Amino acid sequence: MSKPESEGQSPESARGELSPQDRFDRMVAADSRIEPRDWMPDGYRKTLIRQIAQHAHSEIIGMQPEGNWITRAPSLRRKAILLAKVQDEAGHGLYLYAATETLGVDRSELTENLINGRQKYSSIFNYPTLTFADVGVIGWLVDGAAICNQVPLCRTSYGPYARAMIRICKEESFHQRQGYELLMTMMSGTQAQRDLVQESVNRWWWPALMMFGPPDAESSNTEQSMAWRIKRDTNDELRQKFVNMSMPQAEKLGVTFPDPELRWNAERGQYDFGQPDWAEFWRVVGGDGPCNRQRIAHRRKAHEDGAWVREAASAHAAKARAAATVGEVAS
Ligand code: FAQ
Repeated sequence: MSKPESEGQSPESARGELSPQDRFDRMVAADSRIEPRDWMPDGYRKTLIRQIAQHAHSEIIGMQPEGNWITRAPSLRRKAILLAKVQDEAGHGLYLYAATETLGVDRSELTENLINGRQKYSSIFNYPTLTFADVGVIGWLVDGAAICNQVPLCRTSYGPYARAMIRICKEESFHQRQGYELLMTMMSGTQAQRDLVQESVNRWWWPALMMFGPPDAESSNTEQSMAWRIKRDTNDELRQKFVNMSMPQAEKLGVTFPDPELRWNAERGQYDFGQPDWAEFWRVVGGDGPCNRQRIAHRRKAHEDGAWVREAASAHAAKARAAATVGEVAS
């Protein structure tokens, strides 16, 4: 007996309409942005919450390593620049938490997940800032890596994330330039200053390469995230791009990277380079890096100390809402 034509089809396709899944797939394929009220698969929503929350947490935890130098910056100008940069990072965290909230999670829940270790933040912020040169090197290499990874995210398929990334990337470019300018200044100073810069580059180079995530073969999320156009490039593609971009900048600055395998490959038209210590990466991601405990303890304390501010702000907002309602009733 032949099956009726509609069997196995959704009611929409039986009526000749697109199912929500088909509509979603078509929008992604056409590079249209998915917006908060659009239907989306559960896995897509979960992946976005994971990635955007991790990104937001990275910005907030990322304030700590550089914040460590605000009181010890060598001049008023350097202090003002550093203060502004750290404030920008707080702003980036807020844009990103707001983007995550459009997916139906609450910011307080995300903060709880961070301080209880249920959600991750970038491995890079678990390394200590030992000298002021680290402030310049973080600007140059860490913001540089962040830009390399984030410019393609301006075209990510989820609208609120893409729009947040456009604003963030503009500020990150400025951060990278100010970091490079600080290093240029130090490199034209004394031998001791030049040594500080080289020593700092030696410590940050490998952790900066790790920011792009594990090699593609070990990246559990890349394939699906690329299919959903959340990610636009793979981890290895972006890492290669970063190395290509950083080498001429290092030469101009007069520093070297601590990688004996790093050399131009004319055939590939790219630099060849060595692999970071992936065992170290997984240890740091798993919570056992040089500063993981310190970073989370600091964040937890700041959150607890800020409880009264949140309570006061909520009470004020409730009062303003009540006053607005009374006003509406009276008019
Ligand atoms: N650190 O399958 P994949 C900044 C996790 S912002 C920690 O490849 P995915 C600004 C990953 O979550 C820096 N964990 O994952 C600034 C996954 O975990 P799960 C942050 C990492 O998501 C500058 C597992 O490993 N930027 O720097 C890391 O497809 C200066 C398997 O990995 C962003 O977050 C890592 N490095 O690709 C602030 C950008 N890498 O949950 C202050 C947005 C991977 O499955 C100062 N995020 N993991 O167990 C992304 O582009 C992606 O999430 C990747 C990872 C590329 C980071």
